[in-house]
Amino acid sequence: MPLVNFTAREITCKLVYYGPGRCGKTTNLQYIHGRVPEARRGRMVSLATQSDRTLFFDFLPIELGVISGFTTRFQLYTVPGQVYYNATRRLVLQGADGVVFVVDSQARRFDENVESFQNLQENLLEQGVDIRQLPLVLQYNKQDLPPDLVLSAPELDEAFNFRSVPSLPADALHGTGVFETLKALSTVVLQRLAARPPTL
Ligand SMILES: Nc1nc2c(ncn2[C@@H]2O[C@H](COP(=O)(O)OP(=O)(O)OP(=O)(O)O)[C@@H](O)[C@H]2O)c(=O)[nH]1
Ligand SMILES: [Mg+2]
Repeated sequence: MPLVNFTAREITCKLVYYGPGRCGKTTNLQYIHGRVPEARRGRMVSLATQSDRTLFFDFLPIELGVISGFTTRFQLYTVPGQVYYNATRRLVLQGADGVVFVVDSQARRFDENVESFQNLQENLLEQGVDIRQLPLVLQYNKQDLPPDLVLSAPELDEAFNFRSVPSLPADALHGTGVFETLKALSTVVLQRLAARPPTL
């Protein structure tokens, strides 16, 4: 549930980027960090290995403006995608208001995507969350790679989009689809908040 502070008139939502190793989660946050004006973002914290693999998580707080008189803040996190960091993934996922599942569109990474998607569902269930109830957006990343190496958005929809959530083709390296993804998820999260406002 987003944190709503009625006195300060602030809403804070936690959004988590999830997906297999090297699918481009950190790249999404780096692109957002580079494009959001300094006044609207905090420091990006990345805890990574020397080879740039996420070890714990990345964290980037941003402010998306005033909605219905409330300053709306989003705390963006990535999980470490490597299979053996599951305990950390669970911690980062705790209390998420929405998830971007980043799919690596490369055909040779298909099984890793499936495994990570199942892992997301299991970790949510352990926290008492049914993935069908959670604001979710799919991002089909690396669509810039040659067509013979990647699956198309319709093919990936067939495999992953079981409940017709927003799905966006992307090239996080150059920024295509990155803000569209963030906007799609923040819209769903705020719609849900409006439908079920917290009680005082
Ligand atoms: N061509 C291409 N490369 C990408 C894209 N997005 C990310 N990459 C590259 O893929 C590699 C892995 O990206 P990361 O963002 O570090 O992946 P991650 O999902 O954070 O990986 P973990 O931290 O291990 O879970 C890097 O070399 C990126 O530059 C994309 O859209 N297109
Ligand atoms: Mg990473």
